[in-house]
Amino acid sequence: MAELRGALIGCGFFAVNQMHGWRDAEGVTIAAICDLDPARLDAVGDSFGIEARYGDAERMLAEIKPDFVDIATTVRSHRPLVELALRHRIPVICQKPFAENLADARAMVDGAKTAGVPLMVHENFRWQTPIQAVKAVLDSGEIGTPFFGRVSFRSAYDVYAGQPYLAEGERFIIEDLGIHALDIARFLFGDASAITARTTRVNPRIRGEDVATMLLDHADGLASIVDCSYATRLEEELFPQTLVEIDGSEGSLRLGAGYRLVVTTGEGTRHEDVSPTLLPWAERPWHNIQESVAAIQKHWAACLREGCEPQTSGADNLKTLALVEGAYQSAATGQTVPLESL
Ligand code: NAD
Ligand code: 89V
Repeated sequence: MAELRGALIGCGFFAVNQMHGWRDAEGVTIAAICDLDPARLDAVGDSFGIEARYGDAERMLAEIKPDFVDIATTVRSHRPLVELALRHRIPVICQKPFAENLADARAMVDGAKTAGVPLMVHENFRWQTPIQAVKAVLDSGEIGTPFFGRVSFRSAYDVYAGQPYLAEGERFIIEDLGIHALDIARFLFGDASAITARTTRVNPRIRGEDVATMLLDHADGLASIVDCSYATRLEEELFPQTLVEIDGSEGSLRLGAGYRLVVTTGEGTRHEDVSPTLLPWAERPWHNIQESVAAIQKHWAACLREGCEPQTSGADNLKTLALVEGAYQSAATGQTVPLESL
């Protein structure tokens, strides 16, 4: 197996999970790391024993010449950093949200195509064990043809403690969290042709919306609801579980609290525990997300070696981003937004 030498840009809150994920990926080493903040750079460098530390991404790429670069910074820096990697012809993974707008995202995808350089968005939620289990049931045909779906994430978890920037942006839950749920809806139900959305802000201490309810039109009359909230106090705090409901012509499926999957058909009902693995470096309740980070990064390494297109390539992610953009447009105008109009 060819050894892959990667480099990481951005040593903040989430990058630690990515560093652990790379350690878990066979035949992958992180050769160098970069952050504008020396304290964060040293914290990650010391934890993971990385000596090559840079404050300047361009210098790092020029000197290290990695086989790929993993961009774990927040959205505003994505386009300049992706374009920097493309100029160096270095395959690139970029965290979600890929871009602040579709024009930037399309420019990056076009740039990667022109340069002939692989580009993947780190859209990891579809890689969660429970979501993969739902997809497997759908693909098996056990519940027939789906006609209704729901992807739901409702919580009152203090997400702002670890990611204070989430309280500051004009846009919040659709762009940050809903984007994952919308990508799961695409993964399970196929692409959508139109979206209708309503949003509100309940928490007065944040700037953007913290509640969103969206209706997606898929092919063949399949409709799905994607709903998310960070203003929902429940008896049991479910963060960061995504719940799924699917009704099909031959049965139904429910992914409920505690990673319990219930499948009902004419034959009866079966229950399955589809809990994620608690990896040695992971901690509850984040272990579901952490496992999906390791999974998507292994997928990237396999794609690089085999020369195949990653599932959540930049081009694929344009469709998830279009849903995000369409949702904000719909919430602002009160109208349904056809995705082809974006
Ligand atoms: P953060 O602010 O904690 O960390 C970002 C780091 O990038 C900071 O240390 C900053 O100094 C550094 N940085 C910014 N610009 C840079 C540049 N040009 N060169 C070098 N370093 C630079 O942010 P975070 O919470 O770790 O989030 C990072 C990204 O990960 C965001 O896009 C966020 O949406 C995403 N995220 C994804 C998941 C997931 O499950 N996929 C979970 C959490 C966060
Ligand atoms: O995915 C994210 O960017 C995170 C979290 C999972 C907490 O929503 O903000």
